[in-house]
Amino acid sequence: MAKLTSNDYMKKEGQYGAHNYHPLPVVLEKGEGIFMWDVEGKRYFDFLSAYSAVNQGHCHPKIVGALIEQSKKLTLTSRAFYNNCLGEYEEYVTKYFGYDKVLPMNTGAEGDETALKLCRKWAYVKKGITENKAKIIVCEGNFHGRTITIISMSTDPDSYGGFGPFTPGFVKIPYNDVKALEKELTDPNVAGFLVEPIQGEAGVYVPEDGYIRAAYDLCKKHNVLFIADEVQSGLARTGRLLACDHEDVRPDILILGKALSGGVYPISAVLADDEIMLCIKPGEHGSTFGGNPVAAKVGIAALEVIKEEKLAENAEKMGIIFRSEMKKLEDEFEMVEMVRGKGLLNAVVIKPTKGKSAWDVCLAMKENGLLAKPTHEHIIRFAPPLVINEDQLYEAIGIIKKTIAQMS
Ligand code: IF1
Repeated sequence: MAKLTSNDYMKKEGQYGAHNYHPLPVVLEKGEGIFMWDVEGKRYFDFLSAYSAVNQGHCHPKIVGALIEQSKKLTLTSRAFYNNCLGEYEEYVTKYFGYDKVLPMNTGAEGDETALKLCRKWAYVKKGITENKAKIIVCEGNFHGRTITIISMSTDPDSYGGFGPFTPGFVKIPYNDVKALEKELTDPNVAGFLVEPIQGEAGVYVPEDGYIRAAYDLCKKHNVLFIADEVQSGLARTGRLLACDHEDVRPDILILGKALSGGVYPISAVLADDEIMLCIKPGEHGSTFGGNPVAAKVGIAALEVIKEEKLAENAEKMGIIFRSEMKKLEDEFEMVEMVRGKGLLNAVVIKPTKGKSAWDVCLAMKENGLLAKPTHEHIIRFAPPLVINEDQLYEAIGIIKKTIAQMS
């Protein structure tokens, strides 16, 4: 049988798969470090990193090694029994981030759901809020996943439209607005404040310096849990282990996902101290796969790589170069409106020029050997794996520059 072409693969997905995505027309078959290859053998710089899940680079040998080794021995027991990997992982991850306990789940959305349940339980058991009255404050422009409860918090019609009725108990305030938070916190039924330290889906929206610190302090003042969704911003992406570290904030509840496995396996985690975590009792929460032996081994390996390869430090350094080079494009080309971000979580805002949108720029960059994805029509996210070095970064910047020049 003749080898299938990219078009064949795309047609197959279109015919047999749900149409819940609109991918860039490229069919990938191999990844290594910061690169991916399509089925025709063309090489691309990956500037999406699976939305920050492959911070450690594609197919990192140490992480894949842990996956292979453990999957030959024992993959799943469920939590009906103990296994000999979970405790080791729990000790490792809690000491790594400095919390008493961890609750292991699989996807980011499950991590967020877990945090919401934990927060509500704490509100009734510890804070003394009347049952079913707890409120959780969230921010406009948030993205926390796709479940019914999570989209109940969303202000993006693409996320929630047509999926009601919605889960009650959420109060939406503008992001990066301390005053709005302060006002809502006076309600004694508020149990928690859930926030992304940098809003990813909103277009890599970085709040003003001091916002996270001020929000945290206000939560403390009102005995409200500060819950950080670091599913995308965490694990070295923004130049620190956690984005909250930029303002020395230690969230009461910390949600991690994506790069917790380096992209080889769905792993998420919720971290908190005993006072909060022990509010949930046996039988009240869990999942079949959460905390399985493969996830445990993969999680340790993925976290070790972040430290061993100093990924946070590299993200910080490379991010500075990237933004300063993009600033030059901002001056040179009308099409480049502005660049923003922290570490290697960056976005470039595109001004439609000659009828060309961010999508067209991404298509052209693909032709030139670099993959990135637009968000909200006019924004392109640039987030390569954190293992990228300076030479590679300059080569990639060259591709971006060449593409913008071709289109201007
Ligand atoms: C998709 C965006 C990124 C997240 C935060 C929880 C989750 C996510 C802060 C849920 C997931 C994803 C999922 C991906 C697109 C994507 C995304 F553009 F939609 F906003 F990364 F920027 N919290 N983010 O960013 O994690 O359940 O997916 O494991 O295809 O939906 P999940």
